[in-house]
Amino acid sequence: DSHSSIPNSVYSLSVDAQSLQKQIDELSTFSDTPAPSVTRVLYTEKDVLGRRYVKNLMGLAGLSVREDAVGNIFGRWDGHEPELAAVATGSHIDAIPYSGKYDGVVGVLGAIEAINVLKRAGFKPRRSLEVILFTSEEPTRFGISCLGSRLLSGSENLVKALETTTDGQNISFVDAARSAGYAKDEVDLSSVFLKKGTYSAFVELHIEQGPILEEEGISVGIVTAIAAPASLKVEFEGNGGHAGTVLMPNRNDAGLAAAELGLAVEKHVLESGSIDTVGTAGILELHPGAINSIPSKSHMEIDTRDIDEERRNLVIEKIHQSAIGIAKTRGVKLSEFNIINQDPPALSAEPVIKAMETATRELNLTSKLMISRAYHDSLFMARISPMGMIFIPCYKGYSHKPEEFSSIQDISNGVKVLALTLAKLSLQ
Ligand code: HGY
Ligand code: MN
Ligand code: MN
Ligand code: MN
Repeated sequence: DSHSSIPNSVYSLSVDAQSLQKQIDELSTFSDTPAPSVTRVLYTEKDVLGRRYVKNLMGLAGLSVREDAVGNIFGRWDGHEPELAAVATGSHIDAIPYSGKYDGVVGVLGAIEAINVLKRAGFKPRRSLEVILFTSEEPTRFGISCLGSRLLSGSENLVKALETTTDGQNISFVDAARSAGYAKDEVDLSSVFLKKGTYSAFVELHIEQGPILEEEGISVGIVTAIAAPASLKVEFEGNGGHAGTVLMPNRNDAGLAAAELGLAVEKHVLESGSIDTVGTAGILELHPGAINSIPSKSHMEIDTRDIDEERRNLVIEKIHQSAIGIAKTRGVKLSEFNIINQDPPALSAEPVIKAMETATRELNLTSKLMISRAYHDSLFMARISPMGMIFIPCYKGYSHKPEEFSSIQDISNGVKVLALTLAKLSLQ
């Protein structure tokens, strides 16, 4: 039956590298910070422009486009057995402040180009293919990572949390969503949940955001697992006061308490016994933030991860104990210790790994099995569908900074592997 074989033309996959590069460059111009940096935060005007740009490309690729209540965008190519569970792929286009133009974008524009590659090769999908633009993968605006894919995977407590969540300007999640044209009328966010079995497989193309593939001269990374991320919010409160007249013995400095906790994070991570444990105090705000006023309040956000969930949870426990100890010794109040998310790792599904391995072999590309230390929407899609990720090399592993770079050659390799993998999964 024609659908069981992949036409030979698919093997001479032709990626339109020139227009893909142009699309990456054009999308990067929708940014709140000057090139070469990119800043594109959930539901801002630049995000809306980026979404419009991607929806247009989905339309040009002949995909039928739908959007859910929070702005997850789905572009669908119906297979000739459309009642079967579809095969999905996708990533994100939101970008943290002063980052680069490839993180996430390669997996969205590359996925649309993979569809074009298959169409140009005369491929006919059996299972429908869907390209997903996840509404927001970065935690920047509301402090919640993978917000769109978390909801798609059915997170009840995220629906609850979003009823009261506000951003740094005290704008509620729903109001922000409405300003971007989503969450119309009285919306029940659990309408976003995807039914189990919606997809037979989900594959994400992404830059490695690490140096291994480039250092080892390997074209493609096949991800076997995604590390377990967690984020904490901590606040200390002291009496503050005049930097000149309050003598040292009479101080309870909330800023120094946070500084000491930051060093404690580093200590607990380093003593975990594994190089795979990481911890970062990426946000530290002092109030009132005046040079001659003793900080009366400090706000700190900590990101800690490990491929071993238990080891990561032990680090969180130790950080909590340190926060309590520091507050006592320094006579400050630990006014908040809040675990925002404490997610388990995700494993890629064997059948998807097999499909990716075969595809790289058939395309004569070198590949390497590896874990992802960064989290991705795939971490949550793995809860509702067999998951796999394709990594491509990026310059010195740089990411989350303007120097982020992947060559169009490496991107095209990734697109070809994605296209062939989708074709194989669509015919299964
Ligand atoms: O932080 C991460 O792991 C992802 O790149 N947002
Ligand atoms: Mn058939
Ligand atoms: Mn990122
Ligand atoms: Mn990303």
